[in-house]
Amino acid sequence: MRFISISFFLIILTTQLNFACTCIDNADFCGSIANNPPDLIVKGVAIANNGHGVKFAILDHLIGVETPDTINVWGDTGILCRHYVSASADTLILALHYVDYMGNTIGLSGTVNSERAGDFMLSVCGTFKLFYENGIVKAPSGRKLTYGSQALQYPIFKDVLQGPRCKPPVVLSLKAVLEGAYKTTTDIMHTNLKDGGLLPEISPYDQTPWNYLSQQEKVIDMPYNTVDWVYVKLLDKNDPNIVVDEAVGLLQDNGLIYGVDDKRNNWNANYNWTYLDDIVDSRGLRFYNANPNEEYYIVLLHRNHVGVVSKDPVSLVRFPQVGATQHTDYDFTIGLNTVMGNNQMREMQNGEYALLAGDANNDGRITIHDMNIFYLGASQINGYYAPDFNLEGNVTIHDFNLYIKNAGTIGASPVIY
Ligand SMILES: [Ca+2]
Ligand SMILES: [Ca+2]
Repeated sequence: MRFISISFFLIILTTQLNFACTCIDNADFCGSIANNPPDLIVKGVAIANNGHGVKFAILDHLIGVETPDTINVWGDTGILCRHYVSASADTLILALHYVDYMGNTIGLSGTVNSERAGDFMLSVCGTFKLFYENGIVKAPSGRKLTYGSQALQYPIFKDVLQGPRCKPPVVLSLKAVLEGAYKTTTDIMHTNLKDGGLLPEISPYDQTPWNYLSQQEKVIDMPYNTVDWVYVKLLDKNDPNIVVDEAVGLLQDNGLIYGVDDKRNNWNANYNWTYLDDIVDSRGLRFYNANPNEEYYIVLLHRNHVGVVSKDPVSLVRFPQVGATQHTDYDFTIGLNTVMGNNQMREMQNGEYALLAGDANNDGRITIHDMNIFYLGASQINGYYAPDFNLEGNVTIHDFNLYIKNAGTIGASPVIY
């Protein structure tokens, strides 16, 4: 009888094991999180054992819901489809799912009924556990991170994580000057909107005519030298009517355009994000739909200046897997020959070329419609106004003078709305 009981138990065990561990086992981290999107990706240390789980102290929050600094991560009890976990000195990067409480009912070795709402578990159906050491992220033996890579520098890993299926972005560093903000006394742009607390936290380009597909990028702590938001599009080189990718950025007083982390993490339509802190990227704008080493027209738009388009398609360099972060530079300030069309910019006192101010209705032309918007808005103060062409927060005669200087300008066809 004893022999029969044991056999019976083993049959049940085997059945449950098969049921629990029917899963797709991706050998790479990016494939794993694409197939089975985690609720949380964190860097940290398993500081103490806790039954069949660990207390996990979070050092960095990469993606997902907000949590306390220390969370419960539950592992296997001997029969579940989870990793075994135990405390160690290793710094780990874990892609975690909300706990399914299975360890409470099949708690063969653990603390029974201890898995609670808000706890997490570590799936074994793929690569959900990575190692971090001296700034490098590594996959465990026999596993991969992404694109055949066994190791990535941590900042690059974080970038790669943003793209669909960890597709690495191309990074574009643009330089441009806005005529309206240029100051002859300093030979750089002023930052009056930022200084006056008048810049919106969210870009203005998610409305007509731009209709930027906002990812709700939100910047609460603007870099101190920010002039204004700008909007950049990449166009297909064979058909400029096709917008391949787009991003919003922050123009700095020296002309460099910083990228904003756009939280483009929606692995599936039902994914609910809690936004983490803003990340402003001084390297430039990140694009996830554009492909490295392919050419695109670059379009730079500003809410009340006439936008510009690169004269030719520009090749965007490949984002390296390991090593220094690389980006493509494109400098609109160096001359009229950087842009499509004639007389699309004006030379400033310091020899740099600037986008032309005065397009209040953003149609790519400076016409009487812009003047009408100026008159309707005249005398407004301390705000973020379309006819505030010199970007100091008020609508005055100085703005009108900029309009008059540029009236009649018509932008290149990709900036005409
Ligand atoms: Ca206009
Ligand atoms: Ca003004």
